[in-house]
Amino acid sequence: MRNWITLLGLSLVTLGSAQSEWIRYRVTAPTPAAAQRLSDSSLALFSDDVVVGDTDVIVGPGEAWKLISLGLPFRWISALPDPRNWSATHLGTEADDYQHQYLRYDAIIAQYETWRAQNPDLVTRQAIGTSWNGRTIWAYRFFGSANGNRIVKHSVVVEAGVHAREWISPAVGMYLFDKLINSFWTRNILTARMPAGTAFYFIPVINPDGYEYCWTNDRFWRKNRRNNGSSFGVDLNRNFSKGWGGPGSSGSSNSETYRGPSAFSEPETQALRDFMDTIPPVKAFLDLHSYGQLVLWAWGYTENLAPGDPWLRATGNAMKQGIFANGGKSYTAGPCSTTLYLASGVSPDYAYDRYNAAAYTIELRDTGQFGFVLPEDQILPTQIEAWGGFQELVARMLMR
Ligand code: 0X9
Ligand code: ZN
Repeated sequence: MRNWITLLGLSLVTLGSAQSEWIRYRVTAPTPAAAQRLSDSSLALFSDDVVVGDTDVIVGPGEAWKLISLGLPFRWISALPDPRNWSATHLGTEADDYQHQYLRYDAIIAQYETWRAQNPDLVTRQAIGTSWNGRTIWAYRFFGSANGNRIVKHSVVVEAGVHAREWISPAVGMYLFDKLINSFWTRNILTARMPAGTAFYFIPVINPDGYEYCWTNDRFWRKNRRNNGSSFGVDLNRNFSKGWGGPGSSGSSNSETYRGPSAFSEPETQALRDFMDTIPPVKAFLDLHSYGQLVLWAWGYTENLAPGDPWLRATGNAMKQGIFANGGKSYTAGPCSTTLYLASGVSPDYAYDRYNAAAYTIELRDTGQFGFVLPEDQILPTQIEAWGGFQELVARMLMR
């Protein structure tokens, strides 16, 4: 016992003092209890989430004790770029180059504003809420009233930027919005498949505080920026009401998957909830995340098959094919809980339950080489493949 403690102390000192870098470690949790311990720790995750087996974590300077105090085996995988003060080396203001650069929140909204100014008959916007730190959360609407039909019959909602560090998500949202406008003007074959009377509502970034915090303080931030007292942040994708509090969410405020004090406790999730209740029936709902290259549908909160699974599956597979057919990568399609992991209180479960919407999560590139810090030369290819998947969703959503 004594030896063991000495060893632990020694490795603590070694790790603690030698580490001036950011490191990706692989932690092995042999049991569900061990996985829960890891899940409740405040270590940032490199992997999608904690599983029984191997999970990659991000360990910064001075954080080695968190890793060691888990008492689980771990090994070094790779060094990571310093996540602090990302904005010192990355500008993020080139509003016209969203296909090759990640943009700051203001630059993202500026780009949507440019589209709105150029297409006053097609694009409108609405403030749907205010984040903890006082940022306006916007929704942009695209509605192509091409055939003189000015009546919106149903809605497609695209939600981006839920998880702060998943920067490819807002970038893909922008591309889909741009493509919708473009295909309207060119009246190409794609718009022909678009059901008339469909309005598209895009939330450019639902979690602007977290997103900006990534630029200024911590590139690997995931949650919003609620002040929990001894820690910050609620995982917005555990804060929706369907299945809230269930497996794959944590009640510990410092956890990466902290579900919040109650369902819809956050201004960001409230904004989306209230907004969706005011628009015409939500027929399709797409939540953009990274990474993993997955097309996911209900349920997240239980491993039971959702009612209507055959249709969800057929459409999920069509989306996967559409992604691949548009020159893209191979994605895996399946229900969230059994394909990725159990996750309770996620927005697609809510949209499926409340509106019977064709609700999907796409986990964009990659499969783990770069993870959340997807290189900028992969922005455009990821956007293009996502457009292939999105068209399938839109084409199929009314055929149920
Ligand atoms: O854990 C999450 O919230 C999502 N993964 S991520 O790595 N981007 O954090 C997955 C949620 C998917 N849930 C459903 N589609 N039900
Ligand atoms: Zn995510």
